[in-house]
Amino acid sequence: MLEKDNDGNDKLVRFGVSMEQGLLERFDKLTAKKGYANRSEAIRDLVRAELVKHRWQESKSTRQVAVLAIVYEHEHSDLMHKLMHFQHENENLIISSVHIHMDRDNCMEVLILRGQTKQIEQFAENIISIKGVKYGQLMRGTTGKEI
Ligand code: NI
Repeated sequence: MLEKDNDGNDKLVRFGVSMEQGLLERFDKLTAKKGYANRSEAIRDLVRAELVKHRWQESKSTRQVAVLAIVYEHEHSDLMHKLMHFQHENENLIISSVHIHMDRDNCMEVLILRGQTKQIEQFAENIISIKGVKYGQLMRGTTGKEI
């Protein structure tokens, strides 16, 4: 049974972690640079990110929301055609999209997705693997429950 504090939040538990000195120094430098007030919150965020990722892998049929951002060269052969083809084929997954012309050659597209986690993962993989898509990242959504 998890213990709760007076506000009903999970009780904070202290634990010891062994780590190579150099690794810890690099981690502390990074977290300070990122603006974390302390090591604990930085570690909690790493743990939460892993839990969200794992939850997505475990529950393939749960409905979730996600954001897919991609960068591509719009004049790359039949890239635009393929991108549109995949998006129209999965119109039920895409809630909204934003297209940004980054410079003369490059575009960024942000797709807001809602659907089964498995479908979202598959869709993201299909889009990111299209030749000419230089970069893509899927931000997996969570309601924050149990993280
Ligand atoms: Ni563009």
